[in-house]
Amino acid sequence: MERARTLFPGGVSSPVRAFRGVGGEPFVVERGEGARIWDVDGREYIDYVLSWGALALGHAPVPVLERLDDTMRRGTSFGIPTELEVELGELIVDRMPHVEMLRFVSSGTEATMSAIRLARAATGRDIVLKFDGCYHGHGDSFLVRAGSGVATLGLPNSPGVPDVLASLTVVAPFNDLDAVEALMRNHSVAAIIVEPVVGNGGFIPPDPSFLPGLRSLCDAHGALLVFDEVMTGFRIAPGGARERFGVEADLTTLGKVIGGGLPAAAYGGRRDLMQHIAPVGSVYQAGTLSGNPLAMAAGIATLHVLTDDVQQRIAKRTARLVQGMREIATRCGVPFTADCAGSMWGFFFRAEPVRSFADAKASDVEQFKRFFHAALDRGVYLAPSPFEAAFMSSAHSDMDIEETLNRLEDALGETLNLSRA
Ligand code: KE4
Repeated sequence: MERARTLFPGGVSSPVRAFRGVGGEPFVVERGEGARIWDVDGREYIDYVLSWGALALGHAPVPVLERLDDTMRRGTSFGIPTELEVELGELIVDRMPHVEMLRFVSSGTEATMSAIRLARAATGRDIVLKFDGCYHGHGDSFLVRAGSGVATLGLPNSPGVPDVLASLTVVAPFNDLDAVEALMRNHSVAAIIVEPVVGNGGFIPPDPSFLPGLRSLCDAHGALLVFDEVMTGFRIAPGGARERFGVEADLTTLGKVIGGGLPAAAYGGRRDLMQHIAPVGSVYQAGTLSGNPLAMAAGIATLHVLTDDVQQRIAKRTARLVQGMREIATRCGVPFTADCAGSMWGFFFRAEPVRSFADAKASDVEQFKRFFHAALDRGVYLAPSPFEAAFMSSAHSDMDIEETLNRLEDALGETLNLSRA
């Protein structure tokens, strides 16, 4: 880390890795296998961050390695159409038929930036509506009261985003339809972009009426609805938010899982909208490594394994872990709320359920920090910020869950003795 800090700001390639949200020094990982990672000092951790949700099958899954090995020997990048893009595209459209057409890019940020540019072009409007605590990557228009690393570092907005641009983004509290309605009455909104289940403000599920309400408001005001499923895609349900909540977005962004641990993301949706994208339409978006053969191969291998049954199995284990954590908190008498959606989960040290980012910020962040480190000391790696979600993979066994719960009970006990000391 000393060498890294002379080379990179904070010694990291992405801010949230620097442990600023929990204090202390990040560990340096050496390898991962299945549900586990090992650091350069040989310490082993059961991993619930899983490359921030990208690893649905855990670390170094054999089917992905085999497909990569086979693919890389024929070349690693061409910048020329390949059949691999078609294969992964068809797998995605097959699971998410509302994504009628899509474009691959290399990061979630590119996917959401492109989706918003398209929405602005298709509607001829400039204003984008997002939600407090939601994070959609580091595109200028999204760094307004964002979640994830922006919230972790306590940055209200990011310097370097011109006010004239930030003013084109309006922000409402998550789960607050009245606030959305008021904003849409006063602004000509091109699109609402939302994490259908928030993972970047901590884990915050939508009220049952929220997503249907957004759909109705978009229809009433001629705005597009964009579901940012970079994190929720292939985690909250096989068919994503449409399957879980029965609400269809006009555009959907994907990332993480579809790259199987390699850089791949996508935006897509209604065919009539995607026709605006160059070279067919005039909305420009491009990428040297978009549709990279290795990323496509890893995504294809991942989605082949990640059948509906496998997703159900991972979801059941996730629910078991969350229920176990609730029981531990009850036994320890500590204010605690935890929830999950498919293989995405999260918790807060707060008695009442968390429905908004304001609720999340009102949770006991200091207790979270103590718990994070006590868990880490016991070989359980949780997200190093109270404003992140946690994940589960097909590599986590029932034994891993029980072992995790034993370690977390011990960790929680230690933090409470500490805080009562
Ligand atoms: P990337 O540009 O980091 O690939 O994706 C941006 C993004 C877009 N939309 C959602 C819903 C996301 O969760 C993300 C990225 N998530 C964070 C973790 N909360 C990535 C971790 C990091 O920033 O290092």
